[in-house]
Amino acid sequence: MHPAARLGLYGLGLVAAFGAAFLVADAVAPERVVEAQSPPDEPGHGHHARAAGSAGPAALPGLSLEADGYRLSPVEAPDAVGAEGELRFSVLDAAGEPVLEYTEEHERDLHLIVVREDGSEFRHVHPELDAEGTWSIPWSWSAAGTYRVFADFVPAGAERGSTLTRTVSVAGDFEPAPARDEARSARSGPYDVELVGDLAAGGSSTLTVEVSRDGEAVTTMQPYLGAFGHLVALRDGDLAYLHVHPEGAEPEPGALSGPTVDFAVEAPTPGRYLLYFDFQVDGEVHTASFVLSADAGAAAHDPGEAPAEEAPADEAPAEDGHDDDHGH
Ligand SMILES: [Cu+2]
Repeated sequence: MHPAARLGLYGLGLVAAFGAAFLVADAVAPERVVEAQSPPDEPGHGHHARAAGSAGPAALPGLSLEADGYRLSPVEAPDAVGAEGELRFSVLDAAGEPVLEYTEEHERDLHLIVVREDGSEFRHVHPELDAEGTWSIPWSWSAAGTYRVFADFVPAGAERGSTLTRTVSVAGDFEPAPARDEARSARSGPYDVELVGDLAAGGSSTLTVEVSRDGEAVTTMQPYLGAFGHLVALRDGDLAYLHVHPEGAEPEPGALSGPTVDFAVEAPTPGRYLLYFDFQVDGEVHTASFVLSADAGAAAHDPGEAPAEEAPADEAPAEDGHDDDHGH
């Protein structure tokens, strides 16, 4: 989904659309979601819309180094496990010049997501921009493999935001993470996080994240980047990207919440999705990761309906969120 559409929907409760084909009405008219997934004539989505006459699905965000007239430069980073250095890149405009000015979104000019192609080693960080338009952040890799780097940003004056991606290869002994089945429970630091709800392919689904500590509901979740939690969703297989935000209005500074945060998510296809939930308690950011399968036959789910059943507690994926890397 387009970050600009995300902004526009902020006050309405967000629907996270994997496809660019997306109507505001979907948020309140679930029966139209499936219809919206089929090729509509949708003004304002020209860049992501299919070519004229084509009946294929709209391009998903986060699958290209170029979109909306912007291009991601090659990413410089240490090339082996353990080497200390910096991760550096620029966002280039149509003339090939680095973009110097951005519109802040969710309290940052640019959000950087780095994840290994098997879904492990997730990081969500915020690099710094220098006067020449180079973004950089101190960096080292703790595991070998091929990584996807996603830059999520809104250039100043742009109609909407973009999510661009590149791959980076890291030398070392490579051990692929075992494929994970559904994982609805995760632990991050002292916190247990449960994901409740089901993903319906081709439809909108409400997912609820519930945070507890030693069996007690956590009610002191703090605003982080303008929300009580952030969900990054990637499609397993191609890592199509979506940076989802919770339903509800932006929290007041100093407000506390918990133990649940609701998200509305649209999964474009049946299959597995990798979900990463960032939240903050006591000034510390934690990440909990989940795996959910979207059911092909479940498109009729009503997104307005709260999930009724408690999810079974599967084995936690034990993905530590690299909390130290958040750089705030
Ligand atoms: Cu961010």
